[in-house]
Amino acid sequence: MTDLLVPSTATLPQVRRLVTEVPGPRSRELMARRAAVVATGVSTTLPVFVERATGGVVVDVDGNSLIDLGSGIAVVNVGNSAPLVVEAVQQQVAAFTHTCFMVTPYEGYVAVCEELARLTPGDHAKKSALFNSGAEAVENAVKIARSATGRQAVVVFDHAYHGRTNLTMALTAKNMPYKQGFGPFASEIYRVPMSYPYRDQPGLTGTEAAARALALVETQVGAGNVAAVLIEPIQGEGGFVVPAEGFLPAIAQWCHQAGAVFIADEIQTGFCRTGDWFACDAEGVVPDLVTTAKGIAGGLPLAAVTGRAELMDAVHTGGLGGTYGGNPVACAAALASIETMRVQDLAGAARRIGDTMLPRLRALQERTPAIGDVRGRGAMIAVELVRPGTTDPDAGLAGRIARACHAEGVVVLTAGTYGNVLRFLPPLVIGQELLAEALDVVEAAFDTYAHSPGS
Ligand code: PLZ
Repeated sequence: MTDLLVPSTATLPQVRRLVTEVPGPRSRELMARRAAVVATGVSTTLPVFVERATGGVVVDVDGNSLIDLGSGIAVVNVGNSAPLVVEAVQQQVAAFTHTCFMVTPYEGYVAVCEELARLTPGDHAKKSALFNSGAEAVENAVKIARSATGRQAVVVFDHAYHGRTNLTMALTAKNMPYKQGFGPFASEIYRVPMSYPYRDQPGLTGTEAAARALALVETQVGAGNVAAVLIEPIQGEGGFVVPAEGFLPAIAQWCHQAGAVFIADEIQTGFCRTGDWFACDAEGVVPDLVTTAKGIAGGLPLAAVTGRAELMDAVHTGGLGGTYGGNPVACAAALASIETMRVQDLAGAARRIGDTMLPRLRALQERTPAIGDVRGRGAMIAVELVRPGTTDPDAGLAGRIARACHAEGVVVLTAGTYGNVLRFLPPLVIGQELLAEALDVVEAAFDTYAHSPGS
């Protein structure tokens, strides 16, 4: 069967190597074709077209080998085309591609739900339903919470990101680019302040930040009206905001007392990214429902809602589903990804990545007044850029640093409500040398751009 495939990516040399300028001529040609037929609304971080990718590198159509510090936005935690994933997908795609689980079921879907019951926080009885995208999982978590509680209000946080569909746009905080012109938005969504240690008043504890948010819920919404509190345990698109210790447990505890469903959106943080299977694990927080996607299936589209069996089963038969949800090929990929994470201890690998990155970035912060904050956990690390001596966001500098890294062959992403956060999401299988080289490039970019006048 292997003879029929394009050359194996498993052998791609794990090096940064630029053979043209970035983007090269073939990528520029493809960008021109793209411009003619792809809607402008779909953006591009790096105008580089990919030919192959594995481990910690992405090779473009001009033959440039780039170091990947983005993982396709926290998706290929196991690396691109991870060997077990490739094998499982090939076998499944040759057996059958789709029947629709709601029509004639298959084992892979059930096996993924069994893994989710084992791996997600808490040892209570759990059930899952599978979907295609993160946004779809979040929408369904809200449907389940409303159905189970008979209530409607959903509480979300400043800087939150939950998707681009109509309900999830309403749940997402940031207007540009996600919401501008796309209203009207769904109702019964209430936004409260997040714990954001860098921007909160100094010394505000996690429990105090939780009390600040919950006081608003009690006075403006009414505890008895809250179907769910929905939160990313570490915010992703919002700028890798790590809440102060004690914040998440206090929110979870309040939900428990108020009879509201505590939903953790672990779509970006899940599957070993932060050094545990899930980010909630760090403080022993047990959500009632967890949404997952991205890292679950090594690059194939799959998402899930997992939670307390009695909540999940509150929905009438036929109330949840979708044509492709839990597609057999995506399920095979998920089982192989999870196996890879387990066998290769990718949670441990994520912790080692954090242990490498944080000290170097903190040392860089010492000599770079424009770096206001360095934060994150495991392999989910960010630096927040500001005007020296203030906390005023500097999105322009974040963009210049990102572009300088791209030009030198390192894929980095930006994030944040103010667009001033540079974020790093390396595949968890990245080699230490490659990671160190990527950090050399990042540091050099700062030394060039963060100290020059006018930056
Ligand atoms: N919840 C926490 O991070 C997706 C968005 C990229 P989908 N984040 C990447 C973009 O600009 O569209 C995300 C997330 C969290 C939900 C989602 C939505 O997941 O699979 O993109 O729908």
